[in-house]
Amino acid sequence: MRRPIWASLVKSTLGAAVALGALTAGQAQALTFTLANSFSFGGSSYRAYIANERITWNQARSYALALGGGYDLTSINNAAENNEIFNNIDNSQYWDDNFGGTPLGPWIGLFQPPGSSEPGGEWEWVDGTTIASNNYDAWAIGEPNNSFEGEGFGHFLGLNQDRAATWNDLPESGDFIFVPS
Ligand SMILES: [Ca+2]
Ligand SMILES: [Ca+2]
Repeated sequence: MRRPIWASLVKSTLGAAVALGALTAGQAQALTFTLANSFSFGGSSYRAYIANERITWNQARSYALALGGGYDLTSINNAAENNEIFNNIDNSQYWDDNFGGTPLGPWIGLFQPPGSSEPGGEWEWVDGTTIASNNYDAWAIGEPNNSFEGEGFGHFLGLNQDRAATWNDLPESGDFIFVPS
């Protein structure tokens, strides 16, 4: 079964108020994003969006950058920020509960450059920091595992049947195959 990711989180360290940006013609198609929540923390502005269909990590990032105002997919540099973000998306509208009952949450600005050591090497945030430089991660149990080829992009993943403030690596498509045992 193909499992989608519907939501994404963006952050601006500029704190600028911007209007929703139009997608470029090449990206538009039928894809639309709905602003579902916005909040501020630590001098940054955050927004949570829900797409009308499955989105890839790069579609989520392209939309974030098109907003202008310094927005990008959110980086998460410490536990306080991670907890604040999670508290603002701890709602079923941002999660897909169908991965064996384990909720799949929004894309975040976490990625692994091609050629990195697997599964845990060289993970970076879009703000230029890294998991190593922040000395902070919140990987879910057993993650990152590079379980499917090309798992180099981060999103929130729950624990068992519950939403959680923890991360997983997935392919850029956000697709994977779940085969019940
Ligand atoms: Ca990987
Ligand atoms: Ca994984």
